[in-house]
Amino acid sequence: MSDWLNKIRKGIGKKLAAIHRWNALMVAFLAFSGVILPLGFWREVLGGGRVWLKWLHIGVGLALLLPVVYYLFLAGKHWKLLKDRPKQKWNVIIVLFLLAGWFLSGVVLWQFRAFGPAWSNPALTIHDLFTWVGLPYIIYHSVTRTQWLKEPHRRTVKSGADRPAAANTANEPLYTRRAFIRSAIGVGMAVAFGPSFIKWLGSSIGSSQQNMEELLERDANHLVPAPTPAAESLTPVGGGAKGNFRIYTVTPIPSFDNTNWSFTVDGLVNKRLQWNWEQFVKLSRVVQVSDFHCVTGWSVYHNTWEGIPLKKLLDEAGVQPAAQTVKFYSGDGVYTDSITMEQARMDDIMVAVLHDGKPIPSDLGGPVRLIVPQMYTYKSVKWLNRIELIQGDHVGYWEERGYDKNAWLPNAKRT
Ligand SMILES: Nc1nc2c(c(=O)[nH]1)N[C@H]1C(S)=C(S)[C@@H](COP(=O)(O)O)O[C@H]1N2
Ligand SMILES: [Mo]
Repeated sequence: MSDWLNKIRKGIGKKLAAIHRWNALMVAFLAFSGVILPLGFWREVLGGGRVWLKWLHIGVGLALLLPVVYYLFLAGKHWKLLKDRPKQKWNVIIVLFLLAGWFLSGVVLWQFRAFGPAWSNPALTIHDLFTWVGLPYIIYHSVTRTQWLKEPHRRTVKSGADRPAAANTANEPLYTRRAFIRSAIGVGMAVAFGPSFIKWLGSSIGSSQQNMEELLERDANHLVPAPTPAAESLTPVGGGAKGNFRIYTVTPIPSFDNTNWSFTVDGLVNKRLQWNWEQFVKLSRVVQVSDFHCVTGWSVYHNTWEGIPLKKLLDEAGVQPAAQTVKFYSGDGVYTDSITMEQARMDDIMVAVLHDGKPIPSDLGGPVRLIVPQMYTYKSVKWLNRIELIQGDHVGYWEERGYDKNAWLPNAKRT
């Protein structure tokens, strides 16, 4: 080995090791926070902490740029050192590619408001896909590189040049044992990650129609009689929803039947209204097609909803002049949200009972959920059972925990 090479090796070795350590630490945190953020269980446990964790995830994700840029300055020299290590070169390329994919899609998700759902949805898919492929790769990489699994010659050898040929080491029984352990780890990880990966793949490319059918069998709501769909709804005019709902709830899914379900409009109204299910299904309904955009970056397009326009319910109850805010209550007893009296006048806000011609399953907020097509769907309260007109403001469940008060979609008409 030349003196020249020895010198750089010493000089940048320490720097590279530090970069690797920081990078590993940050990626470990991002993986941990990124994996638990979308899980239903943690949504419940974390509550408002979830929003902080999300910001921390974004902050660390952005800070990841530092070690990467620092590395890129040293990359030329590092590359020369890896002259005879094609496997390690590939590892560097793969890791840089993963980091770039995560970073770019992450920036779009962070700035979802500027980009809008047309960008944030594919960004989420890419972010997820990179996690599914990259996380197992990185775990495998770090497990197989712990000291006890390293090939013996890696520890003693000083450079690629005087390393014994691979053929020599391959005969050592120790190597065989290690190779075996590594494949065992590989197989173990395939078993651990495989099934959920396939499930994710199915849900991101599968047809929503099929999914809804599954849900109906599993979670059809128990109220009778089922509402009779209008002709437009039955077709359905929207052509069938495209995409998949992710089931979000901050409580266990509540269950209703005819004995414990009712719907109330009260507060600052001239006439308090209340229905049981048998009365409520008889109210006349309209059909509309709209897209459904969650603020976390997934959408379901062309939903055919059938229900009662909010405007109609408010007119029937009679709004008192003092009313400033419309507050929505979920039958889960926890989730609420609100809109202003002025926003409540929009024609397309709907108290929905059918989706694509079928009763809304309990997972998706049935028997009755709110639909506010021009806003992110944290406004679309599931298991809606009470509308109250109030004076002053009401801060909704997620808004209290850090979500933006402004839920308008980027291109909302606002009428
Ligand atoms: N009662 C209740 N309503 C809710 C929520 C919830 O957790 N509880 N989540 C909101 C959010 S953030 C979204 S994106 C949609 C998700 O609807 P889905 O679970 O039918 O996909 O419901 C909204 N309404
Ligand atoms: Mo959401």
